[in-house]
Amino acid sequence: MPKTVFEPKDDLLFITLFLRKVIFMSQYSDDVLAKVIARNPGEPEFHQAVKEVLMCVAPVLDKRPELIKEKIVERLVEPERQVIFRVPWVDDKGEVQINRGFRVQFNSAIGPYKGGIRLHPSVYLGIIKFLGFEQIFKNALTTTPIGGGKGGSDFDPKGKSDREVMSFCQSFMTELFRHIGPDTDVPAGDIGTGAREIGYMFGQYKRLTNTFTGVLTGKGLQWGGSLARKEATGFGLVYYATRMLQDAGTDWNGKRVIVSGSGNVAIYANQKATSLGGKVVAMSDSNGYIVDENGIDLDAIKEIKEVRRGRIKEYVDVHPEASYVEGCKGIWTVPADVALPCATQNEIDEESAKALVANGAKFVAEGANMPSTPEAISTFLDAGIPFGPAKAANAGGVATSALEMSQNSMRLHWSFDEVDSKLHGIMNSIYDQCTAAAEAYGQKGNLMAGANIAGFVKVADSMLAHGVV
Ligand code: NDP
Ligand code: 2IT
Repeated sequence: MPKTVFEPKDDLLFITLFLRKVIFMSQYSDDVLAKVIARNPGEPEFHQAVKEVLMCVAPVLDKRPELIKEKIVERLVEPERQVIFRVPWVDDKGEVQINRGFRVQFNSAIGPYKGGIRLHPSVYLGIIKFLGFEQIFKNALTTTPIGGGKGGSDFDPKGKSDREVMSFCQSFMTELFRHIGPDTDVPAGDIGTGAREIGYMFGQYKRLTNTFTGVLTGKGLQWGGSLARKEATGFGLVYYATRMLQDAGTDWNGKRVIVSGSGNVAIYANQKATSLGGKVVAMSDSNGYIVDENGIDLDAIKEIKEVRRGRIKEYVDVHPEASYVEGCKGIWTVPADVALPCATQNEIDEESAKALVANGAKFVAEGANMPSTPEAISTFLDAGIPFGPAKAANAGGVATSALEMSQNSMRLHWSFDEVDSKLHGIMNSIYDQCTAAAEAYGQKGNLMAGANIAGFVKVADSMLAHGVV
């Protein structure tokens, strides 16, 4: 007669084997992480990003020992190439200024390095490495053929004249140009890098190389840019979050939404969520946040932020019924159904996450890169709140950058609707990959596990196919 239950003796054996496996796996991940910390000291954001991936892909490594034997994870955490360079420029007073430039070309297993350039005084190697590492798996999820990279500088564009920004961008590109190319590495925007900065960088690349190629994305519409790239990250975030809402049997109608930040991602997340029936009640910048119970007037935000490069507190000058609070952390205490963090890393800590949960938040989807600390993520998961992780939920920007690259290669220009509908299809596919991978590895409903697993498997398989390189 076939056995249908374990004998106590088999049970013990099973438990022993299982425990040995679990202990081995966690030992393996701990060892890899310990090495990463030792080899990359003083880079907590990079350690944090690696830890999340290691934790999530443990079940894959468990099923596929060849990935351990071929040291795929150890290879993945080591960037293929890192460039650090001096960026000298002259300010409006005629004084020489020196900044530090970075480009980390992390992984090219599935395509040319691709990822933005961050210009912010907080930038150092650890920030660029965390962003570049995240970008590998995000780009894999997009279904487009792009590898992972990131760059930036500790230059602060805030308060600088256009001429100063141009001077910096030209100097930055005077070194960067030799490391990039349309089939090698294609940078784009990120914090502090928008259309103006991409324009100055593109101009200098064109002059230095005497080529007009799709070497940057986020370009102006008259010179190779793609329609809908500006909107893509925010729109994509809302398309992804829409699937989260749908799976919970609901939609945006009447939902109160918090969107942190008021930059590129935040503005277009607000626009799409509002157009689908949501009410965005709070937005922020690095100085403070506004609350408008009538729903934020996005035209006013665009005028302040996109046209005048002003501060969010100016919103109350045109909307005195709204309130402004100094300091940005308090935005997470505003009661809302949906939280869309769209500013920067680690902006939601455990205390903020608990405040969100206590005030009835039902969904969190990340527009910024790594905006929730590990403790905040645990708070959401423990509360059973659907959590859309950055590397999936904000992948619409880079996906549309890849569509811009396609248009450049074909010397074609697609309509807004064509790009937007491709973006929508890509976000749906990313959501499906996340749910399928989570389920396949016994973590049904955990979109963070699903995103990391699906992105990792694609890159790992490509690395295996290429041999030890
Ligand atoms: P922007 O520079 O356009 O806007 C950034 C916004 O976040 C601003 O409102 C800024 O306020 C605020 N902010 C930046 N740093 C801090 C900080 N340290 N503390 C508090 N607020 C801060 O950048 P993006 O909108 O492009 O980027 C926002 C996030 O989205 C980043 O995490 C970026 O990596 C991520 N992202 C961007 C994509 C894109 O296509 N642009 C794609 C995918 C992800 P202030 O003006 O006061 O500095
Ligand atoms: O974090 C990101 O995905 C971006 N800043 C966009 C990168 C890109 O190449 O469009």
